[in-house]
Amino acid sequence: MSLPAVERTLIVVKPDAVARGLVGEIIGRFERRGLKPVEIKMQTVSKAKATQFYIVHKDKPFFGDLVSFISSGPSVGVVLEGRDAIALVRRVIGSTKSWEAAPGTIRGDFATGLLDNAIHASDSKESFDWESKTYFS
Ligand code: 3AN
Repeated sequence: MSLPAVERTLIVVKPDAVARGLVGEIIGRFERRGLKPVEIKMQTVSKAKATQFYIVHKDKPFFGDLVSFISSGPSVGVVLEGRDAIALVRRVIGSTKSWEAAPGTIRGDFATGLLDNAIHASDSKESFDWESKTYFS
């Protein structure tokens, strides 16, 4: 069996998790799974940048709340590199809805709601390309 390809993906530690002092804990979980941080940036994203970042959700009823929440305080974006990184990171973060996220996943251990679910992660190569370009601009 051949090993999966090395990929890059983006995680963003959301304002709720930054405010609770979970940046090191969250990045550490990925490092311990063998994923390497290759770029990192802390910022409070502007509403304009948040609107671009979440543009795929522009027609969803919760779009305004999503933009307000991610721009409500400092967040930390990290590009992670490793084998099968996009799918692996999604497994490590757990389900979107905090109440469905399995214990042992980041959301299962730290998420308290639907918007305040501790972390964002790209779900495809296309979303990684767009989201990393936007977050690091
Ligand atoms: P994920 O972050 O797991 O990729 P998406 O892409 O479906 O989930 O949604 C993006 C973000 O939108 C989620 N992280 C969550 O904070 C928020 N969200 C998703 N569904 C809802 C909803 N029904 N109401 C409010 N916020 C939502």
